[in-house]
Amino acid sequence: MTAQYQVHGDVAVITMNNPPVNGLGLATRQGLADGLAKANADAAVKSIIITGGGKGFSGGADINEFGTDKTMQEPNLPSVISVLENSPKPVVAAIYGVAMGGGLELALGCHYRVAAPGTSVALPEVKLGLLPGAGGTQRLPRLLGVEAALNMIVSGEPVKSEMLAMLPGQKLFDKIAASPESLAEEAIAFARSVADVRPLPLVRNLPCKHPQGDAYFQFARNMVKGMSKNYPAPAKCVDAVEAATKNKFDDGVAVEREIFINLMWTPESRALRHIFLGERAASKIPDVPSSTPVRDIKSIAVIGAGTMGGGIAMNFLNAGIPVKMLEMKQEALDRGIATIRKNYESQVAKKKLKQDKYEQRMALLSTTLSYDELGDADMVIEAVFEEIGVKEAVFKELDRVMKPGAILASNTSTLDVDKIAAFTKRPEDVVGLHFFSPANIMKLLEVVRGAKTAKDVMATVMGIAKKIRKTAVVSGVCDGFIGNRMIEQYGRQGGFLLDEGCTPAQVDKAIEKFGFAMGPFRMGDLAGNDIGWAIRKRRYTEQPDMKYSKTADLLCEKGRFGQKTGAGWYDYVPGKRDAIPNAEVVAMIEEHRKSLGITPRKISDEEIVQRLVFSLVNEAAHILEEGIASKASDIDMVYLMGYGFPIYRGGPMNYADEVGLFNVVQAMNRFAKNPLDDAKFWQPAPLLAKLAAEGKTFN
Ligand code: T1G
Repeated sequence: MTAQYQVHGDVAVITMNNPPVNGLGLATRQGLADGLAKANADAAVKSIIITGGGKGFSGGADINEFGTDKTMQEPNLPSVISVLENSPKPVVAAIYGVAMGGGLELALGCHYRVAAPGTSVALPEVKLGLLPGAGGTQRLPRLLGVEAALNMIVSGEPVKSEMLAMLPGQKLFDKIAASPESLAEEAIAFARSVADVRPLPLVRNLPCKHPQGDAYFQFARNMVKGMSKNYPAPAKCVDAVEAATKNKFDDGVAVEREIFINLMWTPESRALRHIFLGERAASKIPDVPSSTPVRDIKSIAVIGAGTMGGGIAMNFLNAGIPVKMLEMKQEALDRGIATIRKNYESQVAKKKLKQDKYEQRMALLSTTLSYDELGDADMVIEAVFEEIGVKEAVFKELDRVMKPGAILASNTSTLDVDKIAAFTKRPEDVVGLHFFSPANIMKLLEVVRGAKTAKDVMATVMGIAKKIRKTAVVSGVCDGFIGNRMIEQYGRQGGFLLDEGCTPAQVDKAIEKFGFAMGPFRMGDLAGNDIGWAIRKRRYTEQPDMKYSKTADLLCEKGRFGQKTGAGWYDYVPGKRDAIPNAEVVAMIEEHRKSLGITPRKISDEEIVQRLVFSLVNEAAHILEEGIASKASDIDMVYLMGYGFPIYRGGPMNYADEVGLFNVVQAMNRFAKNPLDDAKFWQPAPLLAKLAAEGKTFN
């Protein structure tokens, strides 16, 4: 039953019941329409309330329905809203918790609105590449005023009900209840008080004007233009709200509807909706049911107070979880604490953190030089030097001191988690938690599941990841897990492009124009070119047939490790991040090319982008085939949250789907013919070849 119907004396109450957020799917819309018909047919009923059960009023249209014919299937949302608005009896929306998107639009179609304090009110459609498509751009300006409404629609940000109720002249809320608990009773009393009011107040009949008219909307367009590069929706929001001030209501609604449907089919909106659902899907592990009991994590231990250890610790301090940090020497501990303090103090200086919150967080942090003082922590995360011998020593100590049931996590970014688990007598309690630097900022967390990692450990760390506001993606055990395994192929292509005729700046500019935050060479300079150098040296012995350009090695042999040495592929001015092309590096690349007898050729930006991005896609297809990642959207989340892949393209797998897998394979076949490239690598992964042949997609 997706909408319950009850009568309290002469007031009918229709309660939406579609957990988790009363998404306005077809069944819920039908339940509302049926309830309204029933209430209007019942002579004993004088007024009607619609409200939501569970978490809140409604989180909006059902995003799962988008792109299917269900969104438009009658009764679609505009139809339900028009039934509300044309009800002969007064309809009161009793809202609490969340009233978002189509959920708020539903309330705007009612004659009256009573809200509980603390209700999150928003029209967040713009965050999905859309705009409110059920009258929100026409009704909200009539109730809140054009500017306040446009700000909410363009930002998509939630505002608390009591804040909106304070806006001068607002007509959004007819009453703010004393508390969420008293909302139901107060709404019924309010509904009774308006039972005989006629004519019923219709939002559509309210005037909608802005005193500065065109000048204001021109100003609004200029403001929006700056903040919405690559996204068409924000500018369209301005168009729709302007239409509300220039047209009769129904004509304005028609303008809004047309814009909404056009935006629904834009690749940007498809990408943003894919990310919304993908982020949430990542927390679901196919063979670990959501009912799996979790271990209670009340305190954390962190081994290593370096950059990673400090950043990791901050995540838990920020979530109010006590942390005990261990180092080998007091000065290392002091340095680590000082760095954490510096990070917080810069946030306080920027007014991003209140002083008292900073002090509360620091009060949760303790330190020790002895493993024996860690035993009672519920989870320990080691962030020590990336060398298997060091990990072995640490995990043997942890196995000795940690209480039974404690989770033993490694922040390793490349080492074998199964090998690390085997250093202990409790491999079922061992898991990889690969944070990305800076660990207190980057949203991505790769959760590396060992062969023996227990299911409740997986359920526990996925829950903790949500608590520390990370997007956790489960990876199986392989060299580089998901992200770094793919980025290695991306880096190889960057090297080949240099051998064939590009400069580092040309490659970086091409992929940054595509939308990456940073190209491979600027990224190498940021992360440290010596990291890739160490991995290649390992590869040269372990996989001698894996082809690499030598340019990166030549660069490292000159000590040009990047920003940390003041010079890498580019030069850097101390304290500045600008990457300044260096003529010697370009000459070095040309020299190397000549030594190989390669005649440089002009390479188009399109080829650069395709080789870099499709190398990610092909390696990702292997990762999916091997079960290292369980779904393509997980791989998209890794690249969007951890590697600067452009949000509006939805991740490498989503982008490949947009291009068409057939076209991706065609391009790869062309690259395989290039003798300077790696033909073996460009053989399409069987999964990719199969999907392409069948005209299917990854997601
Ligand atoms: N549709 C479908 N599922 C939704 C949903 C929605 N609108 N909102 C949330 N969910 C699912 C979500 O996938 C997750 O599923 C669960 O609910 C809990 O979500 C015509 C067209 C409401 C503030 O953009 O901002 O209306 O993982 O983890 O942190 O103009 O969800 O449990 O299987 O985020 O408490 C506009 C999107 C739609 C609001 C709750 N509405 N949702 O946050 O829980 S477009 C939105 C949110 C529209 C009309 C247009 C948040 C929340 P699962 P959660 P939360």
